[in-house]
Amino acid sequence: MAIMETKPPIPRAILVSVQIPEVDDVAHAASIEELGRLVMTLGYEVVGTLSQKRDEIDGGTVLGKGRLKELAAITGGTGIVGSMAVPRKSKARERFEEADEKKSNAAQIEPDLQTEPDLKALPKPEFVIVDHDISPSQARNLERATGAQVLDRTGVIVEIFHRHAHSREAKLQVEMARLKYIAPRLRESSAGGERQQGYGAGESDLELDRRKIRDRLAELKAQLEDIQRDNDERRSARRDQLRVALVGYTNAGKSSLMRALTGSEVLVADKLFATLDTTVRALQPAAKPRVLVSDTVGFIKKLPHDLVASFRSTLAEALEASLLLFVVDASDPTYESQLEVSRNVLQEIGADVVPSRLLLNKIDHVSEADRAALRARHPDAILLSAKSSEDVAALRATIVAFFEAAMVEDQLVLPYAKQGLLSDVHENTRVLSEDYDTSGRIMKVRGLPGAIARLRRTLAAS
Ligand SMILES: Nc1nc2c(ncn2[C@@H]2O[C@H](COP(=O)(O)OP(=O)(O)OP(=O)(O)O)[C@@H](O)[C@H]2O)c(=O)[nH]1
Ligand SMILES: [Mg+2]
Repeated sequence: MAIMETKPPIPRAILVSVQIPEVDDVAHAASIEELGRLVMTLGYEVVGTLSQKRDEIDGGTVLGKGRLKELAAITGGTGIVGSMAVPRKSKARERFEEADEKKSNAAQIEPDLQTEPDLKALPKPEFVIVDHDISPSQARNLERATGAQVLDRTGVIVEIFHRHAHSREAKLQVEMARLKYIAPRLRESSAGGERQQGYGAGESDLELDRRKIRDRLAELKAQLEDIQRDNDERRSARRDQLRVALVGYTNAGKSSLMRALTGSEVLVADKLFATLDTTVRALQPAAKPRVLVSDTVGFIKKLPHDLVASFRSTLAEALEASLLLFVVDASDPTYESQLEVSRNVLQEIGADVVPSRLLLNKIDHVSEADRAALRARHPDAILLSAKSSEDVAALRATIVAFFEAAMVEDQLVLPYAKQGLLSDVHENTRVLSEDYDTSGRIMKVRGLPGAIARLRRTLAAS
């Protein structure tokens, strides 16, 4: 008997964006494009974009009344929020908003919809995705008016993190960020409306749910602290090692460079947030002493603050590196803003003090003229392609040279009774020559001053 395989239907989404005067057309279009990629990473189909120019994003429903009706016509909703949702506005305010909307309708951009004369003929999207962080009550109002589920940019990012987390630590961190995102929105279940009051001893369902979330958050915090203590120990054992970390915007090519530099099989994907865990591998061909390379989670515009906080420990790897390789997708027209976002996040986690090199990656997709412009604009940057073995070899040489410059030559004496420590010496230094006398094995070594000092203490300890 044949078993029919039915694929689950692909959820459809319509993107909604408001362009405020401070945001120019290029940045606005790039932001929508990125949101579209995020939504596709979630596995949804984007059916179109509805955008509106307004002076500000606030207001009960994000969009103006007319645009909201258009949106509702596409999603199959009523276009009406309902009586209890938005506070009554003064007549003057209403007139002002209507005028504002007329003005904005004259200049709106909506590339997907312009080619779609009959809006109602579009397949009905089940999701409305807003390219801004909206308040729980704005989300509720939009859900009521559109009959669709509403997610904002943060919600999409949290959901992607939720799906991509693999390690126990990443899973716990994401669950924590997700609960923090969900808690204030609990009231706005997709069924809509208030939950029934009067549960238990004067506690509503909602309060009960919120209490459960608080308890779970406390539990998660304790579990994470345990894991982080273990990680701290492991990290401090690697303290003296030569460490580089790949950091930067999501999809810039960090994992591709990690693969190329270390010969490891880390995941490379044309997806946003493919990597959520930090992996550490040794540089290949091996340097002496060995150099460890870390691949890290990518950054994104408007990265929710809770996620930045929860990934601080994942990024602690990066903080402890002696050198940050700051990767940027130079073929992206908005690379400058990616650069700025990444710099801000690094600053927020305190990594801006670590020495860094700017890597302008995907140069194979950049014209000769644009390359010259990049060189002029970022004279200290390394232009490269993760796909070019020559470029990767040159990058490896740059990394090795960086550490060579920091290393010193010194002498260590390994007493005959302590030959067991020989591998420790070899792991942390390059042994240049060896000699023997009555005190033990006399080694001329080259390594980081900190590593040599630690080895000397270990060798001297009885
Ligand atoms: N043409 C070209 N494509 C590249 C280059 N480097 C990476 N890519 C592609 O860019 C996409 C993203 O690469 P990843 O290495 O996964 O990017 P990442 O920075 O690790 O991304 P996240 O883990 O999502 O933060 C993949 O499709 C890669 O094949 C490059 O130098 N040239
Ligand atoms: Mg990656």
